[in-house]
Amino acid sequence: MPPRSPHTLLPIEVTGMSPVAAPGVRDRLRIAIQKNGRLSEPARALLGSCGLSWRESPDKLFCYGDNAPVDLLLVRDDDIPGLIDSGLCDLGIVGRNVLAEQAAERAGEGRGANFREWRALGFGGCRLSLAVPQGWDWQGPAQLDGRRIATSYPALTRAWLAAAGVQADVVVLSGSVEIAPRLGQADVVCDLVSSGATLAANQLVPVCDLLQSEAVLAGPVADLDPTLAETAQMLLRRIDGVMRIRDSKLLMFQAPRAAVAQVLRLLPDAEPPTSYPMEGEDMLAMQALCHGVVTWQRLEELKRAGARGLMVLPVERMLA
Ligand code: PRT
Ligand code: ZN
Repeated sequence: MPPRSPHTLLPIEVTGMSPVAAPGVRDRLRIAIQKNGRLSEPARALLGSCGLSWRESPDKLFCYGDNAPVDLLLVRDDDIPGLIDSGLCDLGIVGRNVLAEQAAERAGEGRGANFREWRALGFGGCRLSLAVPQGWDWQGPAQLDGRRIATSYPALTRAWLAAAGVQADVVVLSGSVEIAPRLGQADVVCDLVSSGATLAANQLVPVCDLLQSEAVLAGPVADLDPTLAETAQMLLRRIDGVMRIRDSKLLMFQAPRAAVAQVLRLLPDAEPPTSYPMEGEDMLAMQALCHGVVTWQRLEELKRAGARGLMVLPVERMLA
């Protein structure tokens, strides 16, 4: 894809914090994140673990990156795909559900979307599920023919109904979807579910998942302008490093050469280990990045297999 042309600056009031750029050209990467909501704190925490820090504008809508050319725009999550689409922001952190809904909406109107998922980020997990009143004997989508489905995700719901060849009425609600069947507004719902407690409290049962969602890093379909692309690549490398070591530990130990195969069989979640021969002994000093929990029980099994001097260390940063 050809690089996108440089973007013009947004007319944002950030007294004393305006990004320095040639007139009409932006050279600082701009990332849209949710201002208030489930994804705002984890998104900031992720970017913070990538070593970025910001000064917030007095109106708390813009954060100026003070140690890298990466600024944040704090917005409603629903605005994020459109901001990327228009080039006003380069990247965004948003639920896959929002991205997929807006892509489906554009597809339904015969328009393409200039945004796509760049990375899954491993937080904000939920699913878009069809839920029916308790007591329904769910047989499959055909049962929805002529029924009313309440949802805040009309484009995804309509696309799913069309794929299933079902004719149903989609009742679009912006919130409190779960209550719609009890109010007589709809027969079933299609909504986000995480623990399932809200559905249960409204006597509804999930019967079918339309989408598995989590927070994602979204970016344009086309390539970024080269200066911005370089900063985006730096950020991606750091995000990949953070994701790779999340919940990981470095395991260090020594093992006789003859026992190494047996020891490694006990580390199926480890990356290929590094090993060094120990001087004067038929032993290897080894270290392996383990992605699962390294319990005492596991250490004892490793010891029985021949490992010794076992140490479990936290991993702070990783750059592949
Ligand atoms: O103000 P703004 O528009 O930015 O925020 P919002 O109110 O639209 O979004 P917000 O903050 O509620 O959610 C942001 C994103 O978090 C969503 O787009 C999802 O990607 C993700 N997420 C993860 C969830 C949930 N889990 C979730 N459980 N979003 C909403 N819910 C709601 C769901 O709609 C239902 O009402 O929680 C209820 C169900 O929860 P359980 O645990 O009872 O199943
Ligand atoms: Zn929203």
